[in-house]
Amino acid sequence: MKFQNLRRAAAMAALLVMSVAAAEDSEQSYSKRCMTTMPSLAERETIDRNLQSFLAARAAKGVSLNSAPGSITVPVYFHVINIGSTLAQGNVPESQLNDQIAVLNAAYAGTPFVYTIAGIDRTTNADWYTMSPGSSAEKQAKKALRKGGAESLNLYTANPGGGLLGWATFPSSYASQPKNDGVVVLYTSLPGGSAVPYDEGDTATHEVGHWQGLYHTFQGSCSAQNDSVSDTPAERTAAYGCPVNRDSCPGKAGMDPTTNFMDYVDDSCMFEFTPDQTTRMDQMHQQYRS
Ligand SMILES: [Ca+2]
Ligand SMILES: [Ca+2]
Ligand SMILES: [Zn+2]
Repeated sequence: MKFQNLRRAAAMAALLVMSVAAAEDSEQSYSKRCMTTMPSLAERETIDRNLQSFLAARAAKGVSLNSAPGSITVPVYFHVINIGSTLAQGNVPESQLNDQIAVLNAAYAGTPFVYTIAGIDRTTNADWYTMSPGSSAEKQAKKALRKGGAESLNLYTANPGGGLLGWATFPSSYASQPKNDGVVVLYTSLPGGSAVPYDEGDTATHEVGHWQGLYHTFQGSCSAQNDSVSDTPAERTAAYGCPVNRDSCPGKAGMDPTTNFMDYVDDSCMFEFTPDQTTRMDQMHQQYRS
C-alpha cells in the first residue's frame, strides 16, 4: 500500500514536471510573438508631431475627430498562402477566416472599426509560405497579392516558422511603401488553430492594432512617453502568460496593462483596448487611411 502510494506520488510528480516543461516549451516556441518593426524614437517623435499638426488643422476647420463606434467599415482581403490543399499545409478553411473576422469585430466593438471580408484568395507557394519579415519572399507575395488602397486591410496567413506569430505595418508607412502595407499571421493562430496558447485569433487582433497605429504597451519602457497613449500605464518589458498585479514600472502610476491586446500575454488573457488607444487608432485612420 505504502509502496503503491509512493509510486503514485512519483508518477504525479513526473506528470507535473512534464506539464511545466510543456508550458515552458509552448511559451518558448512562440517567444517571437510579434516581429513588427518599430520606428526609432526620432521617427516616433516625428509621427506624433505630424499627428498633432493634423489634429490642429482639423480643429481649425471645426471638424470633429471622434468617429462613432462602428462607423468605419474596413474591407479585409485574406490571402491564404499554403503548400497544398489541407489545413496542415496552411490551407485555412473559410469557416476559420469568418471566425477570425468575428474575433476582430468583438475585440474592436468599442472602436469605430467594423471589419468585413472583401475578398479571399489562395496561393500555393513554398517560398511565400515561410516568408519572414523584410524577406524577398514577403515582398514578392505582397507585390503579387495586395489589394485595395490605404483603407484596406490585407491579411496574409502563412507559416513563417521560428516561433513567429505575426507582424504588421503602421499607417504612417503606407505612403512610402504602399505594397508592404498589411498584416501577416501564423495560420495556426487563427481561432481554433493549434498555436496554443495563441489560438483564439488575438494575434490578428494585436497585429491589426499596429496596423491601426498602436505600439506595444511596453513600448518606450518606463519612460514618460512610453507607448504614446496616456491611459495605458507604462510597462518595462513584455508580459507573457497570464500575470496578475504585475508592476514593472513601480515609479509610474498604475499596474501593468497585462490584459491589453497590445501586450504579449496569452490570447485568453488579453481582452481590451483603452479609450485613448481607441482615440489614437481613430485619429491615425483619419490621418492616413481615409
Ligand atoms: Ca501609456
Ligand atoms: Ca506602474
Ligand atoms: Zn506587436
